[in-house]
Amino acid sequence: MTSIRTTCAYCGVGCGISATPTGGRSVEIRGDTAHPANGGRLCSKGTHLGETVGLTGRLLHPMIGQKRASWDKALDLVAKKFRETIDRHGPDSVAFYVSGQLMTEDYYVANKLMKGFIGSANIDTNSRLCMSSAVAGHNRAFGEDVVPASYDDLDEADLIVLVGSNTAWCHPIVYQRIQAARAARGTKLVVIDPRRTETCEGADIHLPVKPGTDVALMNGLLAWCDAEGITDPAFVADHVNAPEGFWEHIRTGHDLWTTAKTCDIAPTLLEQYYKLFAATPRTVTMFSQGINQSIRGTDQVNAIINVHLATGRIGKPGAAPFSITGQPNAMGGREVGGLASTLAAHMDFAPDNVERVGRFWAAPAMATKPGLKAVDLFRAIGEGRIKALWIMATNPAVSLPDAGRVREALEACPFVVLSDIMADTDTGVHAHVRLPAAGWGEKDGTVTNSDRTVSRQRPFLALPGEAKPDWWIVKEVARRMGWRNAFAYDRPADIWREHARLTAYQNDGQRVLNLRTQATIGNDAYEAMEPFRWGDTPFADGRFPTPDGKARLVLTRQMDVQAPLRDWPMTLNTGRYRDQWHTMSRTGLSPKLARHREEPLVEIHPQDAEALGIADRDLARVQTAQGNSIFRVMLSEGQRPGEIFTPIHWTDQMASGGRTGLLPRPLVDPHSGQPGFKSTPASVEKVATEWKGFLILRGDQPVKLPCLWSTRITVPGGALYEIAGNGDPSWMDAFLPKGDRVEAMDASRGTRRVATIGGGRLNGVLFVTRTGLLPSRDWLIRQLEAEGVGGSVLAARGPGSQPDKGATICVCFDIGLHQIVAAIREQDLVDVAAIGKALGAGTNCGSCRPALANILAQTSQETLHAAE
Ligand SMILES: Nc1nc2c(c(=O)[nH]1)N[C@H]1C(S)=C(S)[C@@H](COP(=O)(O)OP(=O)(O)OC[C@H]3O[C@@H](n4cnc5c(=O)[nH]c(N)nc54)[C@H](O)[C@@H]3O)O[C@H]1N2
Ligand SMILES: Nc1nc2c(c(=O)[nH]1)N[C@H]1C(S)=C(S)[C@@H](COP(=O)(O)OP(=O)(O)OC[C@H]3O[C@@H](n4cnc5c(=O)[nH]c(N)nc54)[C@H](O)[C@@H]3O)O[C@H]1N2
Ligand code: SF4
Ligand SMILES: [Mo]
Repeated sequence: MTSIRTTCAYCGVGCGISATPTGGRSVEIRGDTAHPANGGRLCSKGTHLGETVGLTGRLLHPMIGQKRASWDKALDLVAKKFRETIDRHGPDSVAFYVSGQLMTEDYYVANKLMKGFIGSANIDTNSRLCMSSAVAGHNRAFGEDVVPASYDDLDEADLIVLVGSNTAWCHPIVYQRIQAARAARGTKLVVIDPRRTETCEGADIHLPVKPGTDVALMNGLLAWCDAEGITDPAFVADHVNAPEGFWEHIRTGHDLWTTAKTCDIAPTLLEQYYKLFAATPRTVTMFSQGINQSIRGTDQVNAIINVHLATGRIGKPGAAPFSITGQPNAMGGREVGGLASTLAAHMDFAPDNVERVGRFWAAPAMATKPGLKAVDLFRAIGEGRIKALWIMATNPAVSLPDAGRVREALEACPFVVLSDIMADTDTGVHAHVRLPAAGWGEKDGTVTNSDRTVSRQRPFLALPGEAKPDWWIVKEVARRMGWRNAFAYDRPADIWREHARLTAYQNDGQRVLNLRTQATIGNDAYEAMEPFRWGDTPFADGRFPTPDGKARLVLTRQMDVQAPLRDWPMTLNTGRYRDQWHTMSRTGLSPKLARHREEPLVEIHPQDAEALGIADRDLARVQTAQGNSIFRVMLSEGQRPGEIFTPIHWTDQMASGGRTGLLPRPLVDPHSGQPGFKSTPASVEKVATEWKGFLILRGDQPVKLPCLWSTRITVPGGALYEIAGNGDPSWMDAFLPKGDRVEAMDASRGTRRVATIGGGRLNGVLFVTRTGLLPSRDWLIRQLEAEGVGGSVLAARGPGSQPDKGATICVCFDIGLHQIVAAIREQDLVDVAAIGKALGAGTNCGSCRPALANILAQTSQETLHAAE
């Protein structure tokens, strides 16, 4: 079988993949050894992509309401409704809400249609929730949204500072690269994050800052550098402008002690970081959502960039501020100008840009001003100002802040179109028309990763059902709205060339983004395109794309951080898990990935939990002014007291609770419009249930269990539901499939075990108990694939079967916590490599290596205590 070189579906690291189709919908996934982003390595999510390309849950046909429709009918309807709405209410009465998971070509066509032909800039994207503070910060400092760093800088740096980034989980291959640099050349690593994440496992210093105080931290650093004389006055004089009063501001109130107090960190710890930074010219400061997703995000970005500009640590090998992007094509979206606040090809809405782009597109109706940003856009939908909405490749009913209001807005909107690959999503429930898009492995185009490397995504699977690529869907609607010639694309390469031409159009160096050499690329060359990075080493010559060629320091002030409120004494922080991607529409299909975190957890410091009367594994309700949802409790010393953390991944499709999106405030940064997802006043209370249990069902048809707590994960051959509730649980039996029924009871503990079996195969099994313990699920799950199953299945373990292996740590080799602890103790294992040798854990994708380091540290500490 021949393999196809493509790019990973998930994060902004942009790893190259070599995919070998092995018949039907199956594929073998390997890292592409020739790709500059990963050199053959893949993390757990990339490694298990093969488990997500089946047809389970796919949207295979256009749907109008609940009825299947032909493409012609669906496209005609979308074009007609948009046309009618625009004719009646004007171009600003319609909107697109798109995604950093579209290809650059898809994005380009959608942006062109809205901004050049419909005549509105009401196209915003989920990148607003993700990167817009970085975009605004780059524009303020450099005059253009250019990321002035590459992964090579990580190999050449002597110090890497990770600010607000859980790199070990969210950009694992970059994290492995950092660890490799540490091993090879002793690169130092500092992590700045209120939580002690697994990213801190391999760090020299962890600064557990008080959330929202990064401006103070960075201004304090700049004041330190200034006082120590390690700023670069010559570079600043030649290449940087400072606003009036900038240095006076930095020199007032930013001493070590004041800063340490504001950030709530020990002054000696802070001093260590400042000294290390001062002593290390080759420093990369990498930042992500702990910086961007804040109501002061843009200032936080600029406070970081200020330090690098003032010390001349930019445009040189191993020295740069580095905004690491989230989605596979967050950067491509920025390049085509897919945000409501940008126009196209790194141009804004300045009149000469509007005129230039209008001429290039031969546009009949150019948008002349920015459109509504995501949070305002959905507010406008809720207020009835926007009457037709087209959503592509994003799930706003889950991922926008105050998602309860977003759902109401969608429900009230007269016409909602959704292009998605999945049939059932929380957003899809509100759509009038659903259009089946091509998914990863089927779609064809380019993406740009965090370090400006453009790579091809190539198809290796046939389009299933009637699915179509996103660019095709958009251009078909555009043509039906009357713009046949302007949208006469036959293939992604046609669009790529046009995009490249626009970046080069009347660009004599004013814009760093210039893909001139791509503008005439032939179809075959596009097909064979090797990954390439645009922009060389930006700013190496000290010139910046501003009118006077100089970069700009930005005066940033630390705002007061809200003190705990009486009704909302806790602060809610939200983010990601290692093995899930966003709203789980794809990673949720993988049995391997499901095992790392099987339920949505609220992480809480033991001190807080004790005060609230909450124990580990209890259920608890997290409440904010916006809404509430129930989570499973995980006690964590890594949380700062008073702060809790919940994951963003769970939806109505997967669980009754864990709905983080309902909780954050819809407050945004004033410059970028990015929501402050990382910090919402909240309260937590225990939720008691009378019984708990689990249900294992054969097959891939999800069921909705109407009990207080239910969560579903995919397992080989079926699904596992964790459940809990009040009252009589016997009605749960109704969810067991048909078959011969076996049942066992233990009245004293209120335990019931029921299984249904057909032809020696387990169809389903239910365990519930009021006061007893529940067995490990592993053996029972394996029985879904076993033959000759009988009544003894209710014992929940086979003859001589292994003891419970505990929570899965290594998903590649299915190794659990208990197995690892036992091996460390029994075989005196002293490092991660030794665990790998003994058990295999951590030797494939390597994503669990930080976790192994953590288990090692904890186990040796416990062993030490036991010996004392
Ligand atoms: N496994 C996995 N990987 C992913 C994704 C995924 O869904 N799953 N999504 C991708 C996407 S789109 C994105 S945007 C990235 C996000 O990647 P990251 O930004 O690394 O991920 P998050 O978990 O959102 O948040 C990062 C950290 O910011 C910290 N933080 C919170 N408040 C503050 C603060 O005030 N100051 C500082 N310094 N830190 C703070 C949080 O505690 C958290 O650990 O991940 C990408 N990679
Ligand atoms: N509280 C809180 N909320 C957050 C965040 C946070 O940290 N905290 N992070 C925010 C960030 S950074 C991000 S990026 C967002 C992500 O949030 P979303 O973008 O809403 O999440 P996804 O699950 O990635 O949604 C992608 C959708 O597109 C579909 N899809 C996949 N591939 C394709 C395709 O090729 N074409 C089409 N048409 N559809 C496709 C998927 O099935 C899925 O329904 O969440 C944001 N929300
Ligand atoms: S780090 Fe993992 S998720 Fe991100 S691109 Fe690479 S393999 Fe994919
Ligand atoms: Mo993101």
